[in-house]
Amino acid sequence: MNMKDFSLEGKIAWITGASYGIGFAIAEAYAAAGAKIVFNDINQELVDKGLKAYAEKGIPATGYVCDVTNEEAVTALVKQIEEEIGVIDILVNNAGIIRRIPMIEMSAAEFRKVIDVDLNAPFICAKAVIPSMIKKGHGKIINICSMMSELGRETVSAYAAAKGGLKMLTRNICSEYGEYNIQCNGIGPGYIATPQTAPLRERQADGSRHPFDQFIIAKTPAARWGNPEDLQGPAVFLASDASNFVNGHVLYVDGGILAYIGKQP
Ligand code: NAP
Ligand code: GCO
Repeated sequence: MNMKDFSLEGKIAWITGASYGIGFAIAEAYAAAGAKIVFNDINQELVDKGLKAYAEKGIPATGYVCDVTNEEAVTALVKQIEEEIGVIDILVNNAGIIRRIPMIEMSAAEFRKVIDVDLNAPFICAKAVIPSMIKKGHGKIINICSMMSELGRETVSAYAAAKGGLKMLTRNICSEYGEYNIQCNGIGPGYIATPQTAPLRERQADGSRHPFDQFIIAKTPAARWGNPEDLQGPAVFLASDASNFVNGHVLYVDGGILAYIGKQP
């Protein structure tokens, strides 16, 4: 066992939607492990926000404006990255949205939008990077899944369908491209404190914790919300040579939620 197997020196990592949140934390860890960081976000304002944040951390990063649901734009972006920086060694499909709406009140358009960003886009981005990974003889694709890859809950039907599908897309990329030394795995974060979950953690008018906040604390053996930093070690592992025989796996980083029935009220 050589600890250098955990290094990302000389690797080019593209993390989608990584101006902040989980994607930013993963990019920060990859930079610390030696990777060159490339990220995109949906508009220049967010890309500039990300570039400022990376600069404040002393991380050289290249940011591009790209909507990951647009196949033509993604294909052009990958070509541009290859010309300007080099072939992508590591893709993290992180960009994602959620819409919390009771299913029978959700329009088909709203359902499709979540599926488009959370499932179709990871397909589009993986399809765009795999040919060069095959030519290069290796590649790592990491899909950011979810508790909702395994569990449902009220109001997140589209998100759960997308993240469940993303788990199976992860297994299928493993099945179809594993012979080219491409490893495709998922990370399934538990409940992580980011802007996406801020509505679930808002303090109530009386200063008490949000009921959902209390629920997650009771459902999590670690008795806390996760932080984006909790995902950094697992993300480096799955991007490194240390995981070259790990394929088609979803690594849940959830403080134990999936193993636990929940604290008795
Ligand atoms: P977040 O704070 O909402 O950040 C998501 C990022 O993706 C934002 O920068 C967002 O930009 C970007 N994005 C959205 N749609 C995009 C598009 N079409 N093209 C390019 N970028 C796009 O979310 P997060 O909490 O960091 O979550 C990141 C990933 O982890 C998501 O896939 C999420 O489903 C997953 N996840 C989160 C948790 C959690 O508890 N937070 C748990 C499990 C899994 P905008 O700001 O413009 O939307
Ligand atoms: C929700 C949350 C979750 C988290 C995450 C859990 O509304 O239930 O947003 O979906 O984002 O996916 O793993």
